[in-house]
Amino acid sequence: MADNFDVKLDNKTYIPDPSYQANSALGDYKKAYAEFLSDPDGFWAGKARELDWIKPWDKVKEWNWPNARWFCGGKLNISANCLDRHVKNGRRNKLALIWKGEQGKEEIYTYRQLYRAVMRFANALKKLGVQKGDRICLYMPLVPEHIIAMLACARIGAVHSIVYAGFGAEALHARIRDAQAKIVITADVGVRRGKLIPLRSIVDDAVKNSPSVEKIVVLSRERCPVELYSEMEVDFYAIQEGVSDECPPEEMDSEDPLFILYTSGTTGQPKGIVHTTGGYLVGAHYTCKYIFDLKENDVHWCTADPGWITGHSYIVYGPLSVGATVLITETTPDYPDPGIWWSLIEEFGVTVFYTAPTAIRMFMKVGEQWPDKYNLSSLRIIGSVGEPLNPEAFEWYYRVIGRNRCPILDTWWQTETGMHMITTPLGQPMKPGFAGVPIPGVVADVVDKEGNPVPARQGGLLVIKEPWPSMMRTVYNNPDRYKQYWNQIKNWYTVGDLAVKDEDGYIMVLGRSDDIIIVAGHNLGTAEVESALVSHEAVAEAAVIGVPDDVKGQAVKAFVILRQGYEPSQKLVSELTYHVRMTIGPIAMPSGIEFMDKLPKTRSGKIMRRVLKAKEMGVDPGDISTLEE
Ligand code: 6R9
Repeated sequence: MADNFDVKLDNKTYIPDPSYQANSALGDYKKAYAEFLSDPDGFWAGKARELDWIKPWDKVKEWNWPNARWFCGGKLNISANCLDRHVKNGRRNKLALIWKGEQGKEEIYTYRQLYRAVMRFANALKKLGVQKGDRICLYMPLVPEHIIAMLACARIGAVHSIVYAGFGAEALHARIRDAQAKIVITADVGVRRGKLIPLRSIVDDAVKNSPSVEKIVVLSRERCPVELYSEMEVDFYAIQEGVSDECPPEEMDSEDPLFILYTSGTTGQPKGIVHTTGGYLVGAHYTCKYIFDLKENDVHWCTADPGWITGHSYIVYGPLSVGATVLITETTPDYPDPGIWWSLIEEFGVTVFYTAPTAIRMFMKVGEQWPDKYNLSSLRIIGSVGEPLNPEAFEWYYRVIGRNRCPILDTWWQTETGMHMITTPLGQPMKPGFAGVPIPGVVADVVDKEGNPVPARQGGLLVIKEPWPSMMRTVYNNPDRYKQYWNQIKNWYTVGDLAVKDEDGYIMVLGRSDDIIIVAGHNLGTAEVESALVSHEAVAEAAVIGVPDDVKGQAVKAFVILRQGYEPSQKLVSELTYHVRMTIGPIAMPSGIEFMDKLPKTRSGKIMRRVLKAKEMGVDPGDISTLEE
């Protein structure tokens, strides 16, 4: 990072209707934050007490840098908090899960039905010899059985490692091997854009040379008996025959591992992030209830896949622990047409909707005639996660989807953090482009390489200064890698993102620090330049990288996807170059602009700039197992 790092910021704000704050569990943000600061352990203990513990903790936290333990001595089971708690407390006939398949099929589970299904499958896993602590790899389509399998693992204390069912055999193999998985749970096929994906044959390839794997559990997506190809394979439903649907929850220590999840890997090798039971549950529950303001009568739709941390925390553990109704669907945003998602919001009366900037920009590209066809008045809150939400995309999301009334929660967080860390809590003014402020419970700042706070409007590195309950506990098989997060700047957690603060303490994320571009000694975050490009009416999406430049050290090279109705031309190149110059300044002017139909992205929709860069430089892009296509 160079020293010079001024960032040009807009001052636009949107004020949400006061009723949002008045009806929220959090109430006044500043008051809640002050309460946290005055007694951090007391604050978290209060949040933890809202959950069911088999045995209460003796001590809220033990911080032995860089290792943390939370709710020490406490015993609990996360599946009991997501299921038994509701079944016992008058919510047994409430809808827990609505599933909508790509071909229009539907399935629903009440809390009681989900509870029974989880216990049956948990007993089936036990019958296969699964014991507490064993690692189970899930490679499944987004069907109810996926959620059931996760909760069943948690019920018996097995550690799940979910691999997104779009990854290829090699990526799956690497994850199975690293976690030494004993069982792989999959389905015969997955469905995507009308095509069948042969998941089971991918698993067959992936388990070659994986001696840890003892059984492969195969679900038939059509619920017909599965034809088994080998001794290793068993049928998801056949193994449940004759088992009891009573399975008491395993008593888990607060610090027993709950899952391993391999990160998205936009900038390097995927890492096996380990989360434990108590702290993770407290973080997921707290942020659902107090930050997303999720209430029992909400219909919550998070468009992520369970194979991503967002799916773990905000499809499964958070919303179910709150007792909300969760919608899941295997539909993609533009199949069979770009109206499908809005039709689902109308049909199911979705109240809280959570998606990613990549989807929002895709919808902007095809035009607002699609959402305009549907009644979206059930929506109460809309959220975003995964990448910076460019100001242009914020404005569009707010106006076209939120209909100028729903607050946007742009939530910054990571696989490693387990829960939301920075956002604009309900009731606070929203500023397009800024994720917002650290939520109560989180101490975050923007600092220079030495750890000195940087003045407002100057870019720096985002750090978290205090441990929090849902922080990762280690990197599986790689404790040194874990330590590296904590030993770069003053023993704080270094996030790996660049950011800037304004005078009110609002934080804007400027991109990954590995992607930083240094032009003539000035730092440029990728998001800054990309947002400038996206603010041009012709541009739907943009990615920028730094390329070597004899004079300036590096220069900006831009890759641009145009909105419908625009054609690439030399004139447009000049216009866009000029537009960036006027928006940020001469330093950010791209030296080259290339028009693309598609950008390389991870399966979770993040732009992989290192792939563009490797291609540009003619070098090996490194690990691309998480690349979309
Ligand atoms: C939840 C998730 C983490 C990285 C993170 C940052 C980027 C996530 C963001 C955001 C700007 C947001 N990121 N949310 N950047 N604004 N609201 O995405 O986890 O897959 O581990 O990625 O994603 O760069 O460091 P993960």
